[in-house]
Amino acid sequence: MKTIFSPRHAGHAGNVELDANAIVPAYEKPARAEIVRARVEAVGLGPVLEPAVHDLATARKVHKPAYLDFLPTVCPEWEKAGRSGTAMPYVWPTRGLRGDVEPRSIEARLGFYSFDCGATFVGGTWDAIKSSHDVALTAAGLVAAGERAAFALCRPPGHHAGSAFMGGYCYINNAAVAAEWLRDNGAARVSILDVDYHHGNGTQEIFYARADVQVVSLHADPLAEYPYFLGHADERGAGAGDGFNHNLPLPLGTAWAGWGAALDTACGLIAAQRPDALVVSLGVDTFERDPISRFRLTSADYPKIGRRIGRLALPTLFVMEGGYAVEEIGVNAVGVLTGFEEG
Ligand code: Q9C
Ligand code: ZN
Repeated sequence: MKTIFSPRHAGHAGNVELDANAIVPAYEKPARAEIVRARVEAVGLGPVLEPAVHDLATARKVHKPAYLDFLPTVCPEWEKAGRSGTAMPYVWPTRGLRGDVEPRSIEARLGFYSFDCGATFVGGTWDAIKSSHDVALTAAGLVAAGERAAFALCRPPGHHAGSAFMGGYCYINNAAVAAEWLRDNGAARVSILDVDYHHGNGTQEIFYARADVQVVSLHADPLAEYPYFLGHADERGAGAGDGFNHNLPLPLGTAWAGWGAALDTACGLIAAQRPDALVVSLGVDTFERDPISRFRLTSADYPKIGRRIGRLALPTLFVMEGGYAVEEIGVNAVGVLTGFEEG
C-alpha cells in the first residue's frame, strides 16, 4: 500500500503542554511521524509519496468556516500581542458564560475555538495542519481511484477536532474531511472505525446527526479517561443519524482479550452497514507502554488488528492519529498495515 507523508509536519515542533502539574515538552512531537515513515520504508510497505496541495472546500463542509479561518491567524496574532513561545488556550466559555460572541483578543479566541489546552501553536503549526489535511485527502484520492488501501501518515492528528473546536493535539479532523470527500466522490455510505485509545469526540460530533457516515469507536471509558465529556455507550446518534454512532468504552487496563472482542463487535456493526469505503482512525496509544494511556496491547497485537479489519474486504483509508511510545510507534502502526495486507 502507498503511504502519503509530508515533511512539512516537522515545523510543528518544540511545543509545550500542560501535564497535570507541570509544563512539559509536548508528547505529540515530530519524531512520531519520522519513526513511522522509517518503519514503512524498513518493511517495504510500498512507496512513500508527498501529498498534492488541496483547497479547504471539503474541510469547510465539516468544520465551521470561521473556525478554519481562525487557525492560520493564531501565530501572527499571538506575536502582535507581544507574546512568544507556545500559544495555548486557557479560558473557555463553559456553562454560564457566553459561547455565542467571538471576542477580539487572541487569548480569548484560542479558548473560544477549543475544548482543552492541548492544541497549541508554534510558528510552523498552521503549515503542518494544512499539510496533514492534504495528506489525508491525497490518500483518500488513491482509495477512490481503486486502490484497496492507502495510509495517510497524518501529523498533527485530527479525531478530537470538532466542527468548531480544536483540542487534544488536533486541529483539522483529517479522517472526517477524508470521509466527507469520499462521500462526494462515489461512496454513498462511509464507515469510520476509530481504534485510538481516546474517544474520537470530534468525529462523533461532526457526523452525529448523519446516517451516511457511520462512526464506530473503541476507547478508554470516558468516566476514567480523556476526553471525559463524550464517548459513552448511550450516545447513539441524533435525528437521521440515530443508530449510526456506536461507542464501545473499555475499562482502563484492557488487554487483547477484551480489546479484540470489542474490535469484533465493531467490525460486525460495520459489516452490517455495508459501507462503500472504510476510514480507520489509526491510533496506537493502546500500547502497553504508552506514556499517557492505560490499555495493555502488545506489539504482537497490532497485526491482528490489521487482519481483522482486512477481513471486512472494504476499500480502506488508514489515517494516523495518536501513539506516544515513540520508540515503538513505527512497529505498532505499520504492524496494523502489514497485518491488513496479509489478511
Ligand atoms: N498532558 C490523541 O491521541 N491529554 N490525543 C493528555 C497529558 C490529551 C490525545 C494529558 C490527550 C490527547 C490524538
Ligand atoms: Zn489518542
